[in-house]
Amino acid sequence: MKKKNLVTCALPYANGPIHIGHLLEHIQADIFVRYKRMIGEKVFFICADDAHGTAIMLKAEEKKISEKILIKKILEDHKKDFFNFNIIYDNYHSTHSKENLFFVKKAFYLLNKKKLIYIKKINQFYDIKKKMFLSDRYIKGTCPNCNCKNQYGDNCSLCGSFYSVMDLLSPKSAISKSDLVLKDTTNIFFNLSYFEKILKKWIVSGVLDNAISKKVMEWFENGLKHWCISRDHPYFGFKIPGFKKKYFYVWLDAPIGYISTFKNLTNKNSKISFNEFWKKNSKNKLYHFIGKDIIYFHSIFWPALLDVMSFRKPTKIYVHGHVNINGKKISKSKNSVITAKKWLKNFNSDSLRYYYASKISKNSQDININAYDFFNKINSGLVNNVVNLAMRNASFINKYFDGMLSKKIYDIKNYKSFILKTNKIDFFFKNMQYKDVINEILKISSFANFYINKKSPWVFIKNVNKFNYVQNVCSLGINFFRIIMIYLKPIVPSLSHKVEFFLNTKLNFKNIKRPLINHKISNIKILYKKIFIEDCKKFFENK
Ligand code: NOT
Ligand code: ZN
Repeated sequence: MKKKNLVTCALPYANGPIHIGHLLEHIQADIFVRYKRMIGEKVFFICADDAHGTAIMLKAEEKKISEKILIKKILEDHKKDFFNFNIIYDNYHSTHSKENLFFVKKAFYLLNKKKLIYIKKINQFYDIKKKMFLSDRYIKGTCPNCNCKNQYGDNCSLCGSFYSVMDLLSPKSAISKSDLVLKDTTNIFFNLSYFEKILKKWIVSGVLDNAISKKVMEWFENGLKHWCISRDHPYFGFKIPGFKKKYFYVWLDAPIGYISTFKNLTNKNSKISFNEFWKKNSKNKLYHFIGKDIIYFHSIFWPALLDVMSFRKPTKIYVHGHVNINGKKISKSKNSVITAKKWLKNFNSDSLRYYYASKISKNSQDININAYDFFNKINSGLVNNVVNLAMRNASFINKYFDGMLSKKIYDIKNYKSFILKTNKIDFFFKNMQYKDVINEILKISSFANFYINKKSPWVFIKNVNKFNYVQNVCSLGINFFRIIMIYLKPIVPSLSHKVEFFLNTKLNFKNIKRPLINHKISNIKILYKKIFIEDCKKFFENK
């Protein structure tokens, strides 16, 4: 039976454009999905916009439009950006949807019924000017530890200490800059400690990489803090039934967005079964791709919520690091954000996909990008090593043999050695070691180029008696190239598409063993244009 998978990326907030930080994750997941499909597995790939919360409310206010109009515009924009990078979702939905409201209400009903939530009076900072309660990230003040000014409500970026917002000195609203008062309010809390045992067992079951599960286990040391799932008016989100002016916290309805986006897909296509994927003991796989900053939500809140709702838990959570440019964090205030659109104005989508793939490994360390590295990876790797292998051989086949490849494989032993790499490549793709996929490809491509150099078809083409030899050698070169492109296909879809047209065949694993013999290829056109270092330098500088 075909293996069935559901793959998700974290839901981007609907308050700004897609940038290359998002794209690392979506490209990583898209490659995983494309690979699985190529080897014959069934995959549903879904995502949605995370459309609720204070940040979105403030953004709409800034733009002087309603939240609903803002999230609608941004949704269309996000969808287009992903599509333009060949990240193709089976469904891209929104958390501001009727399906999501349905499941959020269901979760709340069950939390109530199972007595897992309670109401508590708390004292919280209130911005009188804006007439709203503020969460820690909207409060700034002086660090109680090092006296550094302008620090966030819960941690200091200078000395790195964590503290309670109540200890912050001269706290001010980061929104209105005004002083704050403490005010009473009631909030709803989710009793997470109930799940400690279940979660601890689940966390070490292989769903997370070892290093990460170790870190998550540390969070249990002082017991899990109960989680506040409500927010006061004004807020953009779903209203809590039975409460006046209270909303569900965005982080409650965001993960439920995974469920509701899939539900929405099944509404559009009745052949897909919702239960088959979400029922408690589903055999189908569920993979989440996330950044390291949201591990807590996915390894604690999310499985606890799934437990409450009697749904299955994720099979695996792949965690990636952040993207740094020239060794520095990407920062909005320093204007170093590179949007998806800006990338495409300067380079093509495959170049970022290939570049990221060459850096993605199992661990969740940050990824650093810069002009020289990018330039080298594209020009020496993809263009001079891989694509050039096709160009140099095809030029002979097109010019002297009317595009016909030889009737047999000239060197079976070496041809087979290329195919034998399939197992290694498979292991690397499945273990998120795309970096190793690329390294392996570059190794065999270098070998192929070296091989052609040694056989020097350009020397023999002048000799009529050696015509066959030249056809044989160049046809083998093309066949080497074909195998390499099968391995590369999940990473560079646009280039692969052109190559399929040029080779006159679909690139897939099913018939990788069957070489192209006595087969006509098309006239070769430029498959991939070189990039220039000046352009790369200009693009990445001052970031
Ligand atoms: N919008 C969030 C972010 O950090 C991600 C939400 C992912 C969905 O960009 N949730 N869960 N769990
Ligand atoms: Zn400090």
